[in-house]
Amino acid sequence: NVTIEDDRTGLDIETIRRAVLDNLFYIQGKFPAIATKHDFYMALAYTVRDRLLQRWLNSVQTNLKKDVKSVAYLSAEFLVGPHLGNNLINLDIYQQVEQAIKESGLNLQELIDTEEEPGLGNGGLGRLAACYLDSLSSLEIPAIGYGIRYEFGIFDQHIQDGWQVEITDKWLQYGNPWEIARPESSVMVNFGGRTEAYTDDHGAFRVRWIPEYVVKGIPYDTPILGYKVNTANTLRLWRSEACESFNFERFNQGDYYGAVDSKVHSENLCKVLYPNDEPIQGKELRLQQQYFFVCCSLQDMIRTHLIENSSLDNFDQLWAIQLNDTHPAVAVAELMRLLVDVHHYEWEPAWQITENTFGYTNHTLLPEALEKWPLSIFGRLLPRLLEIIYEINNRFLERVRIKFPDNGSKMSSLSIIDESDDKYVRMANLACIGSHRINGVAQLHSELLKETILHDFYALFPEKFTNVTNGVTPRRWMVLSNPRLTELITQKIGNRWINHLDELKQLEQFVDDASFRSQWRQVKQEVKQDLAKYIEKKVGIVVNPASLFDVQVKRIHEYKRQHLNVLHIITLYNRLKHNPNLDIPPRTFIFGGKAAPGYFMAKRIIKLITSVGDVINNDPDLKDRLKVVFLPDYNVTLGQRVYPAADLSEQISTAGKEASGTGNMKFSLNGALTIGTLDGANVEIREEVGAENFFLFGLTTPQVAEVKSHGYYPRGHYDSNEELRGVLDLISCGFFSRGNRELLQPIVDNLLYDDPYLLLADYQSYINSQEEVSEAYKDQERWSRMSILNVARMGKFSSDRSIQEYCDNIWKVQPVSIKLQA
Ligand code: DL6
Repeated sequence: NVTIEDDRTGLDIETIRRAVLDNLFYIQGKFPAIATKHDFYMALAYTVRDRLLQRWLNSVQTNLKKDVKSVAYLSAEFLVGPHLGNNLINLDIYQQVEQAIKESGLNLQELIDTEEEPGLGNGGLGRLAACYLDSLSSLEIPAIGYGIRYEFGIFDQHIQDGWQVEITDKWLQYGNPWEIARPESSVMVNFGGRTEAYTDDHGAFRVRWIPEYVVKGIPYDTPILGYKVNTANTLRLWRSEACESFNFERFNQGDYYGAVDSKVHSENLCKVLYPNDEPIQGKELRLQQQYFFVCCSLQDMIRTHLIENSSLDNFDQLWAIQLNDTHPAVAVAELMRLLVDVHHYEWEPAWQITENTFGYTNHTLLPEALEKWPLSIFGRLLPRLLEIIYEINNRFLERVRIKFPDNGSKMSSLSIIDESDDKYVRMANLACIGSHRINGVAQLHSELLKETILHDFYALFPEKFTNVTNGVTPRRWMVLSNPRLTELITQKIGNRWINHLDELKQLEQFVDDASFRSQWRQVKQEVKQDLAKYIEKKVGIVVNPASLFDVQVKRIHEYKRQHLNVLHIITLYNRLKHNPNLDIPPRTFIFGGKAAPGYFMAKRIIKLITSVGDVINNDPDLKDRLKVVFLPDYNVTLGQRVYPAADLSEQISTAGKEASGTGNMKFSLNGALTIGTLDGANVEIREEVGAENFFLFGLTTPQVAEVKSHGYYPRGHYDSNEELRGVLDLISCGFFSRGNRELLQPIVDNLLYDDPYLLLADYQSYINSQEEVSEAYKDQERWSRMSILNVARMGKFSSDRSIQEYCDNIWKVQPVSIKLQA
């Protein structure tokens, strides 16, 4: 009696092997003999996707049901990272697939490495959205992520002569096996034109929008499977297209090129992801992108809602929409438009539904990052939306006037319209007014929001404000990226920690076990060797895997202070040059991160790092005791290599500037110790792991404010600190720039005469703390204890915990378990 498993669903090794060959032939059109590695990757990806489909379709079906409340996570960025490895983990078929691939004479890791990652995000905010999708599915919460299917994601970074060069990211060029286009669910989006009042058949006064042009949004769906559950939620990304791909009227008039023009114009909308850290005010296309995906997504939710419900009266009971920063904040006005203009609701009930539906997460305190759109652009592009915003604002300001009579300054700070010089639409104000909950992303950040940029909103509606500290998914950031440590931990405490991260606590009982500590070190050593090989292959620098791997990977920004790290490197360099017998552990400084293309200072900081590296790495006096590596093109894939190999995590932003950080969590989870300021989630990490297992330095947020209020004079630190002077003078004299004194001088001048992020004020404290790091590292037993305790106490920082808090306190949604049926 022979049973043959279905090629599309079977999970045994032989069936998987056969399915891959089948897909290779029928989808890629190749025999094994002539197939490339990429062909095999595609065949395997389709094999895995087949095994997701049953779960996915059943999840979608269930989420449509009448009584199921869903979360819609609206985000302009989803930095999901490569899908293959993660899906194997979540499907729990990694081993079988590894074996099946081996039996075909291939190597699974090589196929995993072939996947081009979708770089649809800048950094923390987009990656957080991806971790949240993983946790939503893992917790069996009905959810959908809505965003934009950018044709070009975040640029690829090359380093040429030490400078960043940007190359377009053609992530779709060889096809994307994970997505399915759903043209049948396309929707139309208006732009430009004018509005017109009319009286409907029942005599009611209404407004309609007569657009100048209409763009079609086509959804592309990707399944997001949870860990060892049947729930596979959808990531729905919209691509824009001309409504008619050809303008026949113009064509018939003989204007062929004019006819193609509108197609090009519409398709441009989704071409490229905007890098953050650049002023966006003038970037009309970015506002078009925001409205486009918001309008598509809300229409989509309303359409699915009306499949099972007779009206939108209960929309807020079946949908919780989260605004991931202000990028989708125009949704507040758009839902009002859809309810009032299209579905003919009266203003008040429509507003009730809107306010109950939305939650807003703020991700930054930097005033320059707060989005505002020039009124002229906004009104030209979205005339009806501007009218609705005025109406929202008028009604809102009326309430403000009652609560704070005769307080003009409150009125102007709360108004959605900024009238200070030129007029702007302030997106954070719209988001705050239209949401029933507003949260920051770490305790400190949520407190600072209330004290600073959202202070007046807090005074008005304190009940709206809450905090949800960020988290990261242990599936990608441990199980997938650090299989060695995963295995060691699982041997000791079983595997429940993978979706109950608090269970890592049990590791504490082994901290005094010398043989466990030795295994712990062994794992770290092996992972560091892997990274050392990668570094040599990528940038040709030989590093010592026994040296302390001191890592700073994140976007390059002055507030993140990569240049403070460099000041420390040069300090050590000077010390070693003066005293070659100095007893400090050898260190490898590893940097990675992209600078926004138009950010002059950030690009110069990259040049500073590579220039200092060129000198130090080639100075024979140092006998390889210091190495400096800049890893090009830092992205999710590279993060997966780097976090597990780090000994020291650099979290050194100026206090009060980093909203949360999530890299800090990934490092700690993988056993790195942190050197950091009391900023963002560092504060909570330190609380959890214990002050004795964290290297603290620097001014606190109130101290930063205090220093600034007295007229900060950075030059004073230079004058009084000889060692600091030596460091800055060495940069100034062209020592690291082949005698070119101009090259790096803008950085030095900025520090001496402005230093907005207080590097010089924090310098000595940082150097002192780094000395403690070196001392601790010399005692490997002590270091291992600290490292084990860091991992054991990271339970709080699972994105499962964050999502549970959103579910309980903001979205009020429940898990729904998915039953599989054909
Ligand atoms: O919340 C995710 C992430 C935080 O961890 C970072 O601290 C924060 O800088 C980042 N914020 C942004 C802001 N972009 N915008 N707008 O990326 O969010």
